[in-house]
Amino acid sequence: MPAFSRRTFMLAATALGAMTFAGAALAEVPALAKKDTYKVGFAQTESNNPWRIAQTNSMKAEAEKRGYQLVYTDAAGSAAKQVADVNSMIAQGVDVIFLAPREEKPLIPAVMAAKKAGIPVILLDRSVDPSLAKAGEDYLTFIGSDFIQEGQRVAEWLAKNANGKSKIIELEGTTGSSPANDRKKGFDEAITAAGGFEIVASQTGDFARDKGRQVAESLLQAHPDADIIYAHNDEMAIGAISAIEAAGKVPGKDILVLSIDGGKEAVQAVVDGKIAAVVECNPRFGPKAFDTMAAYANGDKIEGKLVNDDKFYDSTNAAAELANAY
Ligand code: GYE
Repeated sequence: MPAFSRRTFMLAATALGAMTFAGAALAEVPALAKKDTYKVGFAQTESNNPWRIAQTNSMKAEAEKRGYQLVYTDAAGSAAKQVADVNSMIAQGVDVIFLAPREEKPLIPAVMAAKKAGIPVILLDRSVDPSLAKAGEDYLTFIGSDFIQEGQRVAEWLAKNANGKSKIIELEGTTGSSPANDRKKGFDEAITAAGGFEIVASQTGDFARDKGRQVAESLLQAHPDADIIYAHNDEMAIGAISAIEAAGKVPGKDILVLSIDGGKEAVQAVVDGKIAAVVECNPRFGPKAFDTMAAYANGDKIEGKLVNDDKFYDSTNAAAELANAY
C-alpha cells in the first residue's frame, strides 16, 4: 500500500471512530425523515390479558390504516427477549421503534442500542428508569397514563366510600415495571394521607390472573381481617375475586375489590357488584402513537411525556359505560 493512501486510510479510520463515538454520545434523539410510508417496529411485552390485546390491535389497525409496514414482536413476558426483539428490529432497519418496556431497568440497553443505530424510540404505556435514560435525549417521548394519579384515584374513592372497611391487601404489578412502581406510590401516599387505613400486606401478582389469585389466597389466609383488596390491574382483581369466593367470603360485601385497567370483564364485575371501582387505563394507543411519529418527522417539538385520559367506573356509571369498555 503506498504511504499516502495508507495515511489517508488511517486518518479516515480515526475520523470514523471519532464520529461513531460522538454519535453515541449525542444528546439528541435521532432524526426521522419525512416519507410516504414507513417500516415501524412495535415491541410488545406480553399478550396475556385483554389490555395488551386491545393495545396491540390498536397499533396494528393504525399501521394498516396508514399503509405502514409493522414489524411486531411479543416478548412473552421476558425482558431479555424484548431486548433481543429490539435488536432484531434494528437489524431489520426499521424507521421507528415503539417500545412497551416490560421493566424500567432491563430495557435501557435496548433504548440505547436503537439510539446508537440512529432509530428514534417512542415508549408506549410503560417507561424506563429516568435516571438512566431521558425523554428528548435517549428516546423521543413516553405516551401513556399517569400511574401515580391512577393509584391516587383508587385511594380517593376509598377515602369517601370505604364505609369503615380499612385493612388493605395490595396486589402489585410486575416488579420493576413503571406502572407497578407508580400505582403503588400514588396509592400508598394518598391512603396514608387520608388516614384510618392500614396496608396489611403488599405483594406482587405480576399483573397476571392466576398469580393474583394465588397471592390473594395466601394473603387472605395470613390476614383474615383484611376487608379491601387493591389490585394494580383487572387481571389480578379477577383472580382475587376467585380467591375471596374460595375463602367463603363475598366480594363487594365482605371485601371491597378495586382495580385499574377497565376492561369489559372488570366493568361487568362492577355492574355485578363484585368489583367496587375501577380506574381505566386507556390501551388505545394507535392513533396517538402514529400521530406523534408523524409530528416528529414534520419537525414539530414533541413533549417528553404525553398523558392519556382515563375514565373511572363504579356503581354509578358502570352499566352505562359497559358498551364502551374494551
Ligand atoms: O395495567 C396491565 C398491563 O403497562 C399500563 O400492563 C400497562 C399495564 C396494564 O399488562 O394490565
